[in-house]
Amino acid sequence: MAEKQVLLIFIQADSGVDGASHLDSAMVKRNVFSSLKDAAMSNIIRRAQFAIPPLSLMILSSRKVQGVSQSICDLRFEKLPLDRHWDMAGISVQTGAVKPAFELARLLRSKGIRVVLGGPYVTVFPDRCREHGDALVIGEADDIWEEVQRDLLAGHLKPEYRVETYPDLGIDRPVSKNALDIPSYFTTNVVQTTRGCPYNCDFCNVHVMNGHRLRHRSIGSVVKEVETFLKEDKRIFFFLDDTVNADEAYAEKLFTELIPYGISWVGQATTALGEKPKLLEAFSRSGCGALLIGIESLADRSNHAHQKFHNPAARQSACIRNIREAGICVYGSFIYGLDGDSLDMPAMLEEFIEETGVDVPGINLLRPIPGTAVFDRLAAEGRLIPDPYDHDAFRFSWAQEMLYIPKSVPLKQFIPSYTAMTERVFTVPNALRRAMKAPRLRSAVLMFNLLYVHMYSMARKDLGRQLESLA
Ligand code: B12
Ligand code: SF4
Repeated sequence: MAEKQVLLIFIQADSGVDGASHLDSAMVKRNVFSSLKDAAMSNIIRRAQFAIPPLSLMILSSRKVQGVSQSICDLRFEKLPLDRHWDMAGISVQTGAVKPAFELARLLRSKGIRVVLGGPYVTVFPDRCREHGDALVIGEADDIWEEVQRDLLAGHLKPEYRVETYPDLGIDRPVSKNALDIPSYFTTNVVQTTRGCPYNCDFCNVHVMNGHRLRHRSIGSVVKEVETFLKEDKRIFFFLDDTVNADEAYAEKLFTELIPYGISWVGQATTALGEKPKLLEAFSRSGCGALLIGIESLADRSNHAHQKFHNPAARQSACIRNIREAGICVYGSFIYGLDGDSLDMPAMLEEFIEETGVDVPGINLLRPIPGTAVFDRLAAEGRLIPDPYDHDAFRFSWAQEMLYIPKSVPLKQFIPSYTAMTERVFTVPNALRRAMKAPRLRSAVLMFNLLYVHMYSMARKDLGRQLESLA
């Protein structure tokens, strides 16, 4: 019997890190030159910024069942291979890119291909997905995916596969890159060491999808994976954990063991790292070049209003300085517009960025993502601008539109205060200055800062149009 062919698909979002482009572009007045420039920039952003493969689909394609062959199609970089025969397609659905995912599902089903939907949106909103797929997988699919493949072989796919308990990450499940087109990516070395988040930030739903308890992989299995990955791809490693220092003892042991491999890596951490000299040393010596740190607000009242308590304002600045002094670049991620923020926040942010030397600042607008506590609260308070039922309206974009009404600053004052700040922070001279001062990875710091000059300028135009529409 011929092998069953399964295609795993990652969707390209319309904007955001997948290649920022103007929202509602038909309404933007542009000449041929600026249209071409925007298209070229969008392509550069997609290929240069976070061009890493989806770990979810690498994990699924590594779960082998005899009689089934799996391939990955990442629509950010590849065309849909409809010239080949497929028995089943699995689509990873992220909140905010639901519309293109459902459209694709419709197309594939019209060609007789069975469609299985999984991923964050399916886990949080299964009822909205049911009619769009032949089967849904609700939850982390690491183990249940084998059952789905066996049911495909037997010819009786069930309409729903629900993962009742979070997979035990302590079990060794080797991840293979066989289904990937390695040259398409900036790097294919993506590794996750833990899952779950003990915190409760109300603008995030990682704890809803992955639970509050931190689950660890064994250190031996991570080290073995790094060793295997290095044989196929010598480029930089991305540790995808939401907080790579969440369990400090585990992280210190793991990264100390990775020192001999001489890798270069980036990840996401909390400011608390700046107060742990031994852990910082292990990070630095194991090749950590940069960390994304979710600082969000510089005011405790604002962070607390969003259930973020693990980042006390009084310690932020010293922590960031310590991390940079250990030779690690800081991508500082801020949110302006939290409940508790007032019009004095932009000046505070600018001063903080200057004083601490944050290498790449990212100043975001709060994004109420459906399925988060802040979304429900803003909806209950009547502060969401689009219809809360219309999840497509909460599309991914790059600080290009306000989706809610700030608590204490009228929108008509809030938008200009934000755009004036990004105009001052994201300039070419500032990009050059930050790159010169970066402790490592200077060309990457320059590239990010220059891309942000473009992306925030585009965001200002879109926000300007939103402001006009309010008048
Ligand atoms: C690395 C990462 C990226 C990478 C890679 C994308 C990816 N999803 O792999 C890049 C940088 C490209 C990226 C981009 C974006 N990201 Co991102 N990203 C992450 C991060 C940190 C890790 C993702 C990961 O690999 N997790 C580990 C894997 C194993 O888990 P998983 O993806 O959930 O997959 C499991 C299940 O969901 C399920 N599953 C997933 N897909 C499928 C498909 C099928 C068929 C089946 C059966 C099962 C299944 O099984 C998997 C194994 O258990 C997460 C945070 C997190 N903790 O997940 C945010 C996260 C997914 N990103 C988020 C966002 C908002 C974005 C952007 C919109 C950012 C922006 N403004 O542009 C874009 C969207 C890009 C897109 N095309 O959809 C949000 C999504 C919110 C939501 N509820 O959907 C998250 C949760 C961060 C957060 N704190 O809110 N991201
Ligand atoms: S933003 Fe980060 S720390 Fe906060 S809940 Fe989400 S994953 Fe956890």
